[in-house]
Amino acid sequence: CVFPGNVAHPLSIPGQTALARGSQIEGPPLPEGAAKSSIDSMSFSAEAYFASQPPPPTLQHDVEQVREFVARQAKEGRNVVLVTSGGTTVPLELNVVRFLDNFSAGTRGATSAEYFLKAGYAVIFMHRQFSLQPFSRHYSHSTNPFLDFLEIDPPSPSSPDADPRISVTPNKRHDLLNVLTEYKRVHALGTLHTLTFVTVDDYLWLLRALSQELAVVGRRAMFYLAAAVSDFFLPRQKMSEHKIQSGKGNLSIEMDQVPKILKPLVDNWTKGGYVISFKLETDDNLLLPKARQALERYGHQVVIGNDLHRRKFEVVFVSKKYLPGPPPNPEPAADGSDEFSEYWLRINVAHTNQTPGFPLKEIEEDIVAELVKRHAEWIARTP
Ligand code: PAZ
Repeated sequence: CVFPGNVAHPLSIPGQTALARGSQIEGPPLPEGAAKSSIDSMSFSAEAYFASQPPPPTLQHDVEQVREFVARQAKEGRNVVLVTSGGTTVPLELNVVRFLDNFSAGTRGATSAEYFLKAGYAVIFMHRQFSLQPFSRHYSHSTNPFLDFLEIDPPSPSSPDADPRISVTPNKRHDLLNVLTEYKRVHALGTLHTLTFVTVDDYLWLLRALSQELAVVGRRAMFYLAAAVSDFFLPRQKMSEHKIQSGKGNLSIEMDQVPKILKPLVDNWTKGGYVISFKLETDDNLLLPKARQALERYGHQVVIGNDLHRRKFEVVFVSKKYLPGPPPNPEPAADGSDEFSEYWLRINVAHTNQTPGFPLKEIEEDIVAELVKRHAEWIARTP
């Protein structure tokens, strides 16, 4: 988590039981066992979480739209990928002025979504409101503002009073034409559906609901969970109703652990979907152990590990070597020492820093190509 600039106090976040200074609000009581789970005695179980935290008001509407989208894609025989992208927030107050945020610009998700669309997938793009989106990401207001390459044409001498015309600077036309052509193609096909989240609550409710909707396409569904999701949150029952007041010295906040929802997603919510989660670390020594641990715990197909500073040119795919299904399947070592496979994917770092919005090479192109191949193999071999 990182703190937004307007947090007035240093916050200490040792782990549990939020008690932001200020009035604690009355709300539905936490269910019995809310602070227990089989994974970590300090965290909510998924059931306790959903029983005690209210859904976002737009959930029903969002789900109906996704249901329609998925039904159409299923009829047209497409694979469907749910891409999650951007960081979740954790509000500190009910009338929210301050919040904790998770690091992510949404580049990974938005870029990958474009390559999935190119590969013929239908894409549900579930992203943090105002983070990068497919296609428009090339013209981010901070790195490649579109106003900079528009020109006002001089009035024509033959009709000086005509409405002024605007055109694109010649050296930007080629890139824009490519983006616009693909954007129009995708819109005409109707293969991209976008929806937004802001808080970690929005994210969890949406992910559960959408994974249940995607069960309709079974093994043809892919989950590409690239969003940066907070590990800690403040249950509503423990939040301050109003803005936390300054002037009383330091502020200490204890937060509860967010439930580990990959496990129920894999086991119960979606039937047969191919699930990829991302693991971001800043300590190299943790990347592989944490990725393996996630696979062990949740039983999904792939963890893509990335280091914060090298994520644009290096990632590692971690998966179990022995898949369910028919041979060929090599004999596992008796001591389990060869249980995991690691596949490092790297691109030339120099290629990631070219024209703003248009690097020579994007690592997401190779990530998506590898996953599309693995997904097809997995569909073919899963009974
Ligand atoms: O959005 P972005 O391109 O700036 O960053 C992508 C990322 C590092 C958030 C993503 O690749 C990732 O690792 N997501 C999972 C983060 C986590 O471990 O919770």
